[in-house]
Amino acid sequence: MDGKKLAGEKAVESVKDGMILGLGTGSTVYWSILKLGELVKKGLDIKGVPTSKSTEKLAKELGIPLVSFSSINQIDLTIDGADEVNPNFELIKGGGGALLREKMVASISKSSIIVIDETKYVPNLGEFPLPVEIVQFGWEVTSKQISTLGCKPELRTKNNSPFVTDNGNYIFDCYFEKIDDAVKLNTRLNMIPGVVENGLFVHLADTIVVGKRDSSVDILY
Ligand code: DER
Repeated sequence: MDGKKLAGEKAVESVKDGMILGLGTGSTVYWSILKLGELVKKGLDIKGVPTSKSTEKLAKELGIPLVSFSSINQIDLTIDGADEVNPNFELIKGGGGALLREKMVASISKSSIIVIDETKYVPNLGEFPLPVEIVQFGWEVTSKQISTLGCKPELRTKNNSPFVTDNGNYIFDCYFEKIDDAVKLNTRLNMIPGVVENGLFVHLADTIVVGKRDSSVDILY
């Protein structure tokens, strides 16, 4: 079975009646949301906080009750994907362009489960380009500022135009090759005027569920 489906569905076993759930974005957590839709139809009582317009649309189609981020103080559990996970449970996220809302939701979650297939679990972060969300104004200047941190920022495009996030911002995919100090880089990136948020998630993952090609699932704490 597909590792993403395995991991996505396994994570839902941690969901309890009455929870407020952070609903992540991407093709792995897609399976978690599908499973949640099935369970809601069977009476599971949850409220979802979507991390993107695409997740909001999917959750609505499945009949999962939603609550707005601005109306809550805390989330019980967030289930989300990642592009890379290292042994410190530091993540690169943002491949799907949802990093800002994902990080805001994760930051008020009592617990976060990250669902991945085994290709995402890596010794060092950085082979996957680090997404950085920036304001549109002066993006060329912001690019030069970011490159001083030792990377090559590339403006993400879609249909030959700059990709625009749910929040109306641009994204740079930043090629660092290897990231040795995620905590420090996270701070340094966010100090650059024009940077809104970056895809380094540190201290925001409690459990990693890894779906594997041999149809087994590893749960890392
Ligand atoms: O954008 C994100 O951070 C998503 O969680 C995404 O990158 C996860 O990727 P997936 O589609 O492989 O699950």
